Parts: sequence; C-alpha cells; structure tokens
Amino acid sequence: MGKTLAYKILEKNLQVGTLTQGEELSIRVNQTLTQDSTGTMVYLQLEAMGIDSIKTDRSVAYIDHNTLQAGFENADDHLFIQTAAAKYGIVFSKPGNGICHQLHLERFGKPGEVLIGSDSHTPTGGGIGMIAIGSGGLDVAVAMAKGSYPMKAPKVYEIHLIGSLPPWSSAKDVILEVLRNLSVKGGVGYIIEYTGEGVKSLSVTDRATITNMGAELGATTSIFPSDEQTLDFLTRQGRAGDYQPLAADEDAVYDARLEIDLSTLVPMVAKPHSPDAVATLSEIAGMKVDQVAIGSCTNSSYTDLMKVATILKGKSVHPNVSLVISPGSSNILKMMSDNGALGDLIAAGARILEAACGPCIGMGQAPKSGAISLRTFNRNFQGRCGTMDADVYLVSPEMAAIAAITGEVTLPAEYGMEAPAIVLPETFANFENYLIYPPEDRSGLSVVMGPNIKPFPLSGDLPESLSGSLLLKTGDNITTDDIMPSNAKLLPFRSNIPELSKYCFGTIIPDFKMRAEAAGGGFVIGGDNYGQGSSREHAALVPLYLGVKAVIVKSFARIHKKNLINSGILPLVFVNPADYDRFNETDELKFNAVHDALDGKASFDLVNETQGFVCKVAFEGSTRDVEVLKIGGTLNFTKKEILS
Ligand code: MIC
Ligand code: SF4
Repeated sequence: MGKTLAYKILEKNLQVGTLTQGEELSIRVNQTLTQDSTGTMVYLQLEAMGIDSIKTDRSVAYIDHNTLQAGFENADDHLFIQTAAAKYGIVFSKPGNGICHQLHLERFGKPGEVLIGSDSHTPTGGGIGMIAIGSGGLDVAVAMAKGSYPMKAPKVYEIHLIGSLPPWSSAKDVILEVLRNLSVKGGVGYIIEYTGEGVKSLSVTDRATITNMGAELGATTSIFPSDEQTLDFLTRQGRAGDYQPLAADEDAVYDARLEIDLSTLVPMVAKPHSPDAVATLSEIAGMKVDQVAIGSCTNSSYTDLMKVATILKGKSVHPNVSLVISPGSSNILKMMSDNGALGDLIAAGARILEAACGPCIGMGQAPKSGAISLRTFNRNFQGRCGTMDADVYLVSPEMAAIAAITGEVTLPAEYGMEAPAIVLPETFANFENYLIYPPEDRSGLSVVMGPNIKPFPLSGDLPESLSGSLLLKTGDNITTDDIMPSNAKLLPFRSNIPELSKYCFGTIIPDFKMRAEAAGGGFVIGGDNYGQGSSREHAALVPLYLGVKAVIVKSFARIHKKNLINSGILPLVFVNPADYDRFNETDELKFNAVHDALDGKASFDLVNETQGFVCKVAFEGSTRDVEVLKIGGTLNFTKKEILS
C-alpha cells in the first residue's frame, strides 16, 4: 500500500511508537518557531525547566505581534525574548523584520523537516513540504528542550486539485472553497494533503496561503508536495541546497477525499463572523466598504503585494476608504521600495505599516463603529479587529485592492482591467540586519526580565474528586479570542496572567473573573469545536489562574484541548451531546474517583448536585496525557522526566 507524503515525513522522524492511526508516537523536531505574544511564556517555561541548551537544529524567536509600544511592557518582553534566545542558542528576529510564518518560509523552512511553532498558523510551512504544526507554547518549550513532539498518528485528508486558476481567482479562493466544504471543524484529527495536477500551477507562496488558512479547518496541519515550484522558490531565496523532491506514492491511500477543479473557482469571501461563512464575492457585490486591510501571514507575500501595487498604480484610494497595508517581511518591503511599487502604493493613498501582524491581531487599525472592513487575513471572529460591532469580510488581495479604489465590493469583470501577472525577481532580497544569531560562547549569559513579567500559574497534583459551580455555559465554536481576547490593550500583558484575567471570556460576559472568584473556581461547559482559533495557552492559563478545574464540551479544537491538558485543566466531552442541554449556569457540579475514571477503571460521572442527576463524560487523550493531568500539567511532567 502506497504512503501519503505526511506519513513518509512522520516515518522519517519517528522516535517512539508506531505509525498506526490513532497510536501515540513521538517525532523528532528539526525546527521550532515562536512569536512574541506566545513567546514570552515559552521562554519563561524553558527557564523553569532548568536546561542549558536546546536540542533542535534551528529554533527562531520572531517579534511580530506586540509591535505597538505604547508603554514599556512590549519592549520589556522583547528584551527578555532576545536575551533568552542568546542564552539558549536561538536565532532572534527583531521587530520590523516581518511576520514569523512569511519569514520562516523565506529564510529557514526546509522540505521534509518537522517544524513546531507556538502559533496556530505554523502550518504555513506546509507550503514548502514541511510537517509544520502549531501548538501551545509549552509544547514548543518541550520540543526545544527534548527535540521531540508527542502526538497521535493522524488521519490524512486528500484534497485533489485539478485544472488551474482562472484570471482574478487566487489561492485565497482555493482555501475559502475548502472551508466552504469542510467548515471550521472539518479538519480536526486530519493532516490535509494536497495532490493532483492542479498543484503544479500553484507557487510556494500560493500554497503557503492555503496551508496557512488550513488552521481555520481545525486540521493538525496541511502539506503540499515539494517539486519544481519548491525548487524555484528556494533558488530565488538563495537556498537551492535545501531542496529535495517529495511526494506521496501514486497509490497512497487516504482517509477522506475532496476534489476541487481550480478552473471553476470564482472570487470568494468569508462573511462575518466566521472563516467558513463562505459565499461568492458576487453575493456581496456593491456593498460599501469603510476599511481595506491587506497583509497578514495569509496574504502578504511579494506576489500578493505586487498584485495590489499593480492594481493601485496611478489610481486613488476611494475618499471613504482607509487602506492599510502591512508587508509580510522586510525583504518584501525592501524589494518593493527598490522597484518603485512602494511609491505606487503611497501615491494611491495607502497607509503603509511596518512588516508585522498589525491589524490582524487588533494591534492598531481598529475600524470605526459599525464599519465594513475587507481584509486579506485568515480570521474574522467578532471583535478581533478591535471594534465589536464591525463586520469583517475575508477576501483575496486582488479583490481588496479593487474595493479600496471603488469604495465598494466590485467584481473584476466590472472593474475592467486585466488580472496582474507578476514576474518574480531572479534573486529575492535577503539581508541579515534584522536577524541576531546566538553567540558561539553562551556561558554566563542570563535573561533580563522587566517588571511586567509575572510568574505564571502552575497546577498542583490532580485531586481524587472535584467540585464547584458551573461558572459559564457557552455555545458552539467558541474561539480562544473569546476565552482570552487579544488586542492592542491586552497583548502587552501576555506575560502578566493576573492582569489578563480581568478580561477572560470578555466577548461573552464582562464579569467572568468576579464570578469565578466569588464561587472559588469551578467549571465551564461548552458546545462543539470549543477553543477554535489561536494557539494562545493564555486561554488555558488564565482560566487555571481563576480556578477552572475542568471544561466539559461537545467537542474540542485540537490546540486548545492540548493547552488545557498542559496546564492541568481536565478537558472532558459529553458522551451523549444532548446532556449539554440539561445544565444551567450556577449548578453545583461534582466528579468523584477522577484518577480511576482517567485510568478507565471507573466510569466518568458528572454529578449535577443542584438538579440531582448524573451524566457520563469521557476523557479522550493518550496515556501520557493522563499522567500529565495527574501530576498537574506538562511543566511538572517534563521537569520530572528531565530529572529522572
Ligand atoms: C492569532 O492569529 O490569533 C495569533 C495571535 O497569531 C495566535 C497566537 C496568539 O494568540 O498569540 C495564533 O494564531 O496562535
Ligand atoms: Fe500574525 Fe495574524 Fe498571522 Fe496570527 S494570523 S500570526 S496575528 S498575521
């Protein structure tokens, strides 16, 4: 039986276990990446593990999220990360260099290698044929400390591409089409593997747009083969030596399959407030637009921004539109400055931001009240842009640029211009001044911690019984942006859990902290796909700090469930999802014989003491996860492992 590409790479890197679906295994990690909004916690955890150096071939600490320095906090965190990087042998990418995923693709990504990153869009690396997995920060700290990553052998979903994209349709439309078919939870438990003739017509940066937004499917990761396109990309980046051809066997067997004919794709849009609320752009044609934001790790490549510049050249941004552009990397910004395209953007009236995440994570550029904002980003959860009542629509860079000029959603046929064709330079800019490589001799180096960095909460041993009140009952598809919101005001406190805790579940209720404190902690109940979205472990650490002991839901998103386990909070699912309806907020709940239930020696019973009934819940995790939970989280577990 032929092998999938994903399994070939996993097999090559297998350290422990067998590659049988659903089995626990551990893979060798070649590379890691962190960014600053999750990175401070990662390096605090690495410090707490008490190791001297890391075991990966290449680890990089990027600064790209917390770039607004309205106070000392972000600058303090950046210095802490810079000093930790030097101490442990990690490359440091200074603020201004660009977005971690775009930069990693340009500078370090290698086909066939395993990359673990403390950001949910790490799968961008799948565009270059890597197994690139987004994880909670603690998983990344452990991956650096041990050079390995535990996981269950996933299922593999084939997306077979035929044909090639028509003019004005782009990679963004491919992934929106996939989201339309699979939804924001359709990828849970799968690696998505792209195959077929259609793959050949997509460049590495197109592929990276698709694997990047595969995060929105809930997938473990997404991957493309490594072929002539990959060689072309690496050659232009001056890294042809990193190329190796990689593909699935012709007769590879997959667990699920979807075929997409690229030639049938029209420009698409994800409507408010979910990346899978997909429609054709024609459905919203004529809608007036207040803001257009171009950039993010999904759509800020040289090709994307050059298309935008070509469309804007000699035109003016509509008087009622604010157009903001955040380039993916300093290399791209420099190339566009050298070739005059930056001048075209400025002359058209665009606001040029530094190469960073910027508006994608609400770091500035919150639109006006009730705004319609067209963005080339990957997430449009309510409030994420910084304005609760704004409506965010996700589109391709080309469609965003046209709307910026006309002031309304405009179909390309009505715009009357030929689709821009971008000729790539033979050699991409590749300058080193934003990168700091660790010194050879690192003896005696120590980290510098500013006053904003506070100790993070650690769970103790898991007790035999748990009781408390139901603090909050949520609906389906709750995001980590709901559980622990992020914006320009809150991001500076990513290393200050007590401060962040004031805003926990802030998009749902204003007073979760007060509730939790008044009740002395308790439980949260949720619906399907609970914790979708970002990898931020703060969505587990903050509830832990507020005394949440277990979260009981219909189903979990992958990274958040792992973050709950890592922090020592029990993630449980209803055996009968209809039981969800029987619970009310403030009900007093209890679990007995928790250890036996985790070991499978007793049934897992959730007792509703207020209403007087019992229902069955289940823990779905590995035997390692059970041990982690019993000892109060991954940090305690790893310290014990490293010491033994
Ligand atoms: C995001 O896009 O939501 C983020 C901000 O990049 C997060 C990481 C974070 O919350 O720090 C992610 O995607 O993991
Ligand atoms: Fe940054 Fe946005 Fe990408 Fe997250 S999704 S890494 S905030 S650009």
